[in-house]
Amino acid sequence: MSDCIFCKIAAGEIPAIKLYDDGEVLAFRDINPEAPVHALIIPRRHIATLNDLGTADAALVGQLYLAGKRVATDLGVADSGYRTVINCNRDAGQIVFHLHMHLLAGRELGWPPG
Ligand code: DGP
Repeated sequence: MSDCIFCKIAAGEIPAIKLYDDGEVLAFRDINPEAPVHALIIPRRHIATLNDLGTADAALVGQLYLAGKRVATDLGVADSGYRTVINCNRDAGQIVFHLHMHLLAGRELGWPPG
């Protein structure tokens, strides 16, 4: 999508600190980190929200989580712990409508989230 900020990051048109890229799934640092480690893991293909996933996307969802595990390991937080979150639509606070998984780590994370 031409006006999607994460599509532009995936295309290299907007800079980002990249952490992982396997051609289908990309991870980069969040521009506004809420924890010492805050990465975003996205599919390269534009999918607006979790609601827009279909059964054909099951493998892609698995790839998002495997990429998250890889990023957590690479950044040294796999053992100390991390949280993955996908916000869907308004009440969850989704502001970028390109599916993305947050990976937060590096401090004790409160529960339940606000
Ligand atoms: P959400 O509220 O789940 O839609 O989270 C969107 C996240 O995207 C938010 O934590 C800030 C991040 N973000 C927004 N614009 C940019 C950007 O241009 N670059 C990077 N790296 N992150 C961005």
